[in-house]
Amino acid sequence: MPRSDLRADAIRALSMDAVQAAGSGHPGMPMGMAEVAVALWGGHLNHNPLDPAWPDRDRFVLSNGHGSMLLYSLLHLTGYALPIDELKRFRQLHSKTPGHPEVGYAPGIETTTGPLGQGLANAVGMALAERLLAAEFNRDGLPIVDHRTYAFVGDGCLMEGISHEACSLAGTWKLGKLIVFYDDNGISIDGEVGGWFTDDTPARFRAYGWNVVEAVDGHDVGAVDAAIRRARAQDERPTLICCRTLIGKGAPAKAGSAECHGAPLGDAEIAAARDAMDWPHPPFVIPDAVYAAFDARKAGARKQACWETLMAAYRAKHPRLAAEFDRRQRGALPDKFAQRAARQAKALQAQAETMATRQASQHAIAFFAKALPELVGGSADLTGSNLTRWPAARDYAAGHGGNYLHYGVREFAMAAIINGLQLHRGVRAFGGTFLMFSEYARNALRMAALMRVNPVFVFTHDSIGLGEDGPTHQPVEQLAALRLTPNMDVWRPCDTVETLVAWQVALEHASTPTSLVLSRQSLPCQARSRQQLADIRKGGYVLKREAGALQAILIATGSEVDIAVQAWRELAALGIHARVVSMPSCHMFDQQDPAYRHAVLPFDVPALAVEAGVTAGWRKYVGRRGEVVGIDTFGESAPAGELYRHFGLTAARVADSARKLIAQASATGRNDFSGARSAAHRRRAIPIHG
Ligand SMILES: Cc1ncc(C[n+]2csc(CCOP(=O)(O)OP(=O)(O)O)c2C)c(N)n1
Ligand SMILES: [Mg+2]
Repeated sequence: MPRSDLRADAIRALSMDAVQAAGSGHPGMPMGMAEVAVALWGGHLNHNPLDPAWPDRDRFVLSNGHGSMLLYSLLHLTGYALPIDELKRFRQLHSKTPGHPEVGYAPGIETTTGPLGQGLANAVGMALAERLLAAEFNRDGLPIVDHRTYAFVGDGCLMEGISHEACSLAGTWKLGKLIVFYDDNGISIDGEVGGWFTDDTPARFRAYGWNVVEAVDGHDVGAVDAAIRRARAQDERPTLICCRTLIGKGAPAKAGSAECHGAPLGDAEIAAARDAMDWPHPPFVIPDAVYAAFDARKAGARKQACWETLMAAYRAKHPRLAAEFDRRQRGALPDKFAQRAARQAKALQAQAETMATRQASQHAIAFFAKALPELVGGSADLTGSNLTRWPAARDYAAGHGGNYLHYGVREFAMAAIINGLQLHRGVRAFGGTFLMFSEYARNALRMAALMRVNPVFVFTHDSIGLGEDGPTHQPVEQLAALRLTPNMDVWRPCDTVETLVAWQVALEHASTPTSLVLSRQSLPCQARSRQQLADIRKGGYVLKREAGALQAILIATGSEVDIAVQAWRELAALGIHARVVSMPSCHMFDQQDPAYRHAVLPFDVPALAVEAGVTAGWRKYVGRRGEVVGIDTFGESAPAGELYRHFGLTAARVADSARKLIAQASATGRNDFSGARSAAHRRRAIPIHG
């Protein structure tokens, strides 16, 4: 039997045995794509198992992430620090081999996959990052950025709409170093795909402007190798290699059927597979010769050493660029970043301009872009509305690089491509759409938070304040939904100053994505002391202080902060001592120490929150006996001012509610307020794994 078959059979054995040991998992795809994997990993993939972070390595994305055992097998066999014991502990708590590949667990995992189609979009982002960095850094004869991005996809990935969005862009962007392998096995969970997936996939991808290699025998290592060579022979167009495969190949009774997609094969079928493959070795035992054939450590170290030599020449000739390249790889901010930002915040405070926070955001981008050449912006066809483009931005053009992307009307792909840009490293990506359409991007936002990457999502037109476009465009529950996502920092600033600080904190985050939620309409600048200015970054702070013994707290965000301030004035005129807490980021506020949180929101004082969105999320700050002025229905189409009155988001209503609250509190005793709120205060930042 030729050696390549042995390697493929080793993958098959590890995969079926690990799934069997776990009692769950997906043996079909790894067994079906084993030869495709051998052709790529054995002959083409440039990587160094001893340094998974080598900047110029090829990227490999397993978009059909349910086949995780394929990737774990490859990492183990080629020499990554993933011992056999970790494969034995497949899918177990705290193993490096969770059910789907997750970034930060096993070395060599480039992105977290499982939600089908998104890995493919991440791969498009990685391939784009390579092009951007190559255009920026490569110099004559010194191509320090020169690698490919490879992705495996299944029927599921190609059925998902995001594959259309992302692959359409990859074609337009001419990402010629992106090579995708389609596991064309004709099977998905419900059975043979003829009833639900009959696209002419090669024609579809040709229509996107891709190079398509059709009808490759996915079980012939030589044929796949030849297809990869054809793909690599050009770098004008991304390539799709369509591999005909048999799901679960090697399992005599179950191969070719959906039965082996996502369940252990069972002892009898595994024994039969061992016989059929002539694989006599016990579970998790791999012959030394197979290990030797897979081992990529020596070759990988050699390739990396070549690159280091190139890099040394580059350092000598272009020391400043080399230092910049290194800084970007580290993900470090430039020197004096925080000091410059603080000066700018002070200047904006002094200017006290009235403007929409989306416009303030555009100014912030222009300000930060001067110090951060790694910023790569974009919008899903709403550039003029999101105000994501800054004066010095350069539109991306194939072959010339750039730092601004027109994603077209493709919110989901935009967010997943942004994740891919971040995962690649070297750029700092952000992209915009209306807050309403964050929903189209939603799972990619969640994946950013789960993967602990740090892009910035710019969501403008953040409430009924957008006015006449009506309820289809007026977000109500979106802010609360974003805040519910663990490790997602959501900022809803109230003026130019908070917007700048929001951008600063977003850029300072190393492992947290940020959603910036911005107004379409103009908002006045609030007055602040030096201390208040410094406290913005804590996420919540006292903006207007009580003149006597505190009777009520008004908590507000964004466009409702000024409404709260006006209500505070009305109350003050009546001799009522209230305070206004501006709470642009609950995420940051919740991470402050208890003493600070208690000083801002004392437990035993009646509290009212006002925000143009659903009320539920504010209960954790105001308690059961507190009050929330918000919107628990859909919006309406009308001029913004009229809508604010219609929905009761007015200073008069807030002041009135506060008065009632104070009256209730004195009737029932203040301590009633403490229970629910102190629980919220005790809650620490939500721990996340990894
Ligand atoms: C967005 C999303 N929807 C549904 C699923 C559940 N799911 C996992 S695999 C799969 C079928 C995928 O079919 P295919 O890609 O052809 O995989 P194969 O059975 O060939 O390995 C489904 C529906 C998922 N993981 N992600
Ligand atoms: Mg399939």
